[in-house]
Amino acid sequence: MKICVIGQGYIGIPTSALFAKNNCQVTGVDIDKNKVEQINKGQIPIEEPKLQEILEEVINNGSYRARMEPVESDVYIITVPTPFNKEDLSCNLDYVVSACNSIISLVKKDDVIIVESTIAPLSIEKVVKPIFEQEGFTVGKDLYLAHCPERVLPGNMVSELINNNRIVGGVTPECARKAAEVYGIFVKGNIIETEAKVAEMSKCMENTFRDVNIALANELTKICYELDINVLDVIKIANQHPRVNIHSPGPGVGGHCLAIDPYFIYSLVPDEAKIIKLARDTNNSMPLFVANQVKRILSHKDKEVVSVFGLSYKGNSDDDRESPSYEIIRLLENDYEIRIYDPHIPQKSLTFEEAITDSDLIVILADHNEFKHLDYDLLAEKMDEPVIFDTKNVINPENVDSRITLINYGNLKSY
Ligand code: SAJ
Repeated sequence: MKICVIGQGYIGIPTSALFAKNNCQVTGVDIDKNKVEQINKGQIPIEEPKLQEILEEVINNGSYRARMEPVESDVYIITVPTPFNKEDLSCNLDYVVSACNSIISLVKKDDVIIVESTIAPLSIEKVVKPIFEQEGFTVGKDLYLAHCPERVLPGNMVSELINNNRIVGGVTPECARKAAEVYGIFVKGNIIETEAKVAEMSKCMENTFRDVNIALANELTKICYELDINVLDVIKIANQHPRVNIHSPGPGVGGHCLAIDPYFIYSLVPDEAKIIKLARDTNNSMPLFVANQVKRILSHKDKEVVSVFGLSYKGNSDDDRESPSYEIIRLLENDYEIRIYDPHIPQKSLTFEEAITDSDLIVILADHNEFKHLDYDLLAEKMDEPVIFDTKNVINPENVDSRITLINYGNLKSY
């Protein structure tokens, strides 16, 4: 089977590599010339375990080739970004539309077209389907169109792409069946066939569910701070109830999914999506909460260097899209000298020692494994009074010795 994957990013590359590993002839298309060259050399431009060896294998045996233009194929999979429009928070389909336009002259009878990019509910029906109908195709009869959102967690993509259950939402049942056949090539999880609009909404809602739950944990953090109650103890204890799972509070919510997808729903029906919007606002308020706490913790100090530990939006990842760390830095940089340390993003990071020397406060904003056990001897040597503000609860207080002051959301009020 010949497959063309348009958009060679976080999802497009591993998806292409897995189809190629399973006997498909894959063309990966991207407008970024450097990325195309890098892929063809067998190099991945993203940090993703297990992907490198698969990529080398399929590039070397010729089953995966990156190009700047699409080629005639049997299946076209669109994995381009879908940002949100800042003015009305709606889903920006410009890249999806231009990907469709780029293949329109190549598409022939019986081809399968799959949009994997996260899109607002009804996008397939209202925007994508008409592009192909205008060319004379009858979707569901001589062309098969489906929305098949991915659901993988960066850092564990290869195994999740293979093993997770997969939703295939067809414009017609026949479209869903054809798309399910395509994913059946390598997916071992269940492949659930449904309507395109159900698939669109369930993908947006999965991330919204998480965003709303994290907002509740963040709101609880602020409530407990005001009332001087240890929020981390509250969460640990409440979660012993068999049907309760309070999420983890943090410095805000980043990434291109949780921080964006809820807006796709909200912008369609703002009067109904009230909790969704409030959750977004609550999570967006966390960088200011963190910055204000930093200012409060340092209010008695005269020399003020703040070391920001973690730029990426999530632990053990080099992905810094929509990361709350940038907003926190922006809120602090006029008042403090900011030193950044992120071992996963070395190009934007100082060394550990450079970042901590003469620092007044370390603020942990990502739960990287490297932060679980810091070199406390070096901290005691290089910092006058070593203080760590751990917003991700990554450091177990029992592992920290008495030379270090560890502040987290649980004991914040006491400092
Ligand atoms: N976070 C918290 N508290 C928590 C959990 C997460 O503050 O209890 C923060 C993280 O630090 C991060 C953000 O939320 O800033 C998002 O992290 P995440 O790991 O929950 O999610 P993503 O955006 O990396 O991946 C999500 C996943 N969706 C769900 O878990 C419902 C993934 O399965 C999707 O494939 C992905 O979005 C996507 O592409 O949509």
